[in-house]
Amino acid sequence: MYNEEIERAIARMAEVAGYLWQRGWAERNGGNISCDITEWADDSMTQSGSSYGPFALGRCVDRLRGASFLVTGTNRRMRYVASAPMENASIIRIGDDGLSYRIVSGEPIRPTSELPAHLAIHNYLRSVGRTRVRTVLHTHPTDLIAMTHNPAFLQKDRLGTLLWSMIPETRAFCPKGLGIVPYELPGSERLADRTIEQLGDYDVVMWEKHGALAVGEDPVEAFDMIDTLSKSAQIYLTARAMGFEPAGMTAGQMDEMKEAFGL
Ligand code: 2HA
Ligand code: ZN
Repeated sequence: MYNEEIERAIARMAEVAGYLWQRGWAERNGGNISCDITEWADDSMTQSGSSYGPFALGRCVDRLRGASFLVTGTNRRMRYVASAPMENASIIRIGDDGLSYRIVSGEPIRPTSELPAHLAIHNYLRSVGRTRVRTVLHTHPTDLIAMTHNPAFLQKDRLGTLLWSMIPETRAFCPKGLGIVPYELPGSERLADRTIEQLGDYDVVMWEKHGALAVGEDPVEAFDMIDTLSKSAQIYLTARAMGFEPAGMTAGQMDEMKEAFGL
């Protein structure tokens, strides 16, 4: 139905939606995914002939005028995004005014409640020239969220450094560490703004007491970084459950990783 590139983007989104469900990170409608598909946009997206909108955006997304996004739907379940992606996600096109969008993929599936954050992030990524970073993924990883309930872990780089020290892979595959966004109302412009503040330094951020958000070239890359951090959180938790504080890799061992992998 869609062109090959868009079909591939849909398949990747569905694949990762399945992982989020299997991981237990997507209770009910938890989490959301968006992919910038502007590069591949063509008439195949609007084959059904019908489109819905315009719907107003809260603010202008200047760099996204005319851009197209594949976005999971509000109130839709990740487990069904996995099994029937285009019944639970839609393609939207941002208006030339940068202030509205239309749903162009046929079914009137309204985008995620976190659309303000997703679009603000895509807008930001374009503004800094990171045009290959096309995916924004938000999910609810239980272990990592639990850690944000400890105020000590909310200090800058404290949680990221601890997680790096649990296993070499995390230092290697999540080289920028983990940003922290203090609690804000889900779906709010303030949450969007505070997230962007962190994305200059980090590709993964924790929304305090809410969830993780990652940017990546595709949904798999974004998922893998959160999955790696979650592995570290599991090691930490397992050690604590066994009754001891894990020693962690030393700063020297982590520096050695940094050198060896050119991080
Ligand atoms: O999509 O996870 O943050 C539901 C949410 C909101
Ligand atoms: Zn959420």
